[in-house]
Amino acid sequence: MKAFQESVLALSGGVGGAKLALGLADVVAPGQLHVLANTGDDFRHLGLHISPDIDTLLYTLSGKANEVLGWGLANETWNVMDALERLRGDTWFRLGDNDLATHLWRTAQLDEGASLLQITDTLARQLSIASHIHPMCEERVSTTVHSEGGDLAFQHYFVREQCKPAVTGFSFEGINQASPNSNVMALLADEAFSTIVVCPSNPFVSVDPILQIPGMWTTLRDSAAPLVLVSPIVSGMALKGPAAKMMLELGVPVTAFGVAQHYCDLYPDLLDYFVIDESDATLATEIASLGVEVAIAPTVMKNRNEKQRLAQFVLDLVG
Ligand code: FO1
Repeated sequence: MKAFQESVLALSGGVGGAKLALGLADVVAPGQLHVLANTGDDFRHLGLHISPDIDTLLYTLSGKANEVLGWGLANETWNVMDALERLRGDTWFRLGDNDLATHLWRTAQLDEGASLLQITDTLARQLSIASHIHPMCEERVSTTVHSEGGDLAFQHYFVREQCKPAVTGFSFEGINQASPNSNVMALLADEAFSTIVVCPSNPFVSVDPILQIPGMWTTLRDSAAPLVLVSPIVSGMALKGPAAKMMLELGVPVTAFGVAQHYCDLYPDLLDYFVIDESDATLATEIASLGVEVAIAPTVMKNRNEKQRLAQFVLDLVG
């Protein structure tokens, strides 16, 4: 497989996004993949700053991810959690012994004044990752889930309450004071990217926090690089996570069309291509009526080869 020589920008959050990011890292020339990571899931827990979507990308792109859980590290041990349990501490958010080193180190670096950008760069280098992982911004942006039972911090909704509350909406605390990652904005200004890919992540809690940082989505729209979005909904289901359940609760059609409608309503003219799974081919005409070029491919990534195949399809689409 010949490496794709030009630079690619991928937007990713959560587990589904990281799968395509890995496929892109495999098919793009080393160092030419830039991943803009959601940090709306970040939170302070047990005195530690946790950046789940950045860590999912770090661990996935370095081949160290726990593929069963979809988060954290493979071959993990849980001695600290067990000891914390005996102390009646908070153990609902599972932090493995090796994963804890990442959170301890990141928190210490932040406390010494290092930026999230610098910390992420250092971690990526230590893990010998050629791709560039960019936090979406430096400022704290916290996703709040609004539900019938009240407001919930993202991790409380996602992990502690296991996504059970019916959602009524989302807000991103601090987002109006945030500025898009300066390195990525400089690369976009230089038209450094040949392609922009929105990975199949949850539209509401993984992609919207990135796009809604003031200046972000309009800069992506105005870039000469075509933007390709891969649907996270296949045959009316999310491959992982609560996206389908959220769509149902929000009254959005739980289909690839519902996803396209969400993005076209919020971000007019942002999407150049919308990739849907073969099983959703019948939706192509309806989605095209939104003014988006629809492409059809196998989008379920069950193994490394299928991640590479989808990545290659996306890049060939634009190429
Ligand atoms: N997700 C869970 O469902 N349960 C957990 O106990 C859990 C722990 C955890 C620890 C570190 C980390 O980086 C991610 C972790 N996640 C866990 C995933 C986390 O909730 C992310 O926000 C999701 O991946 C959604 O983006």
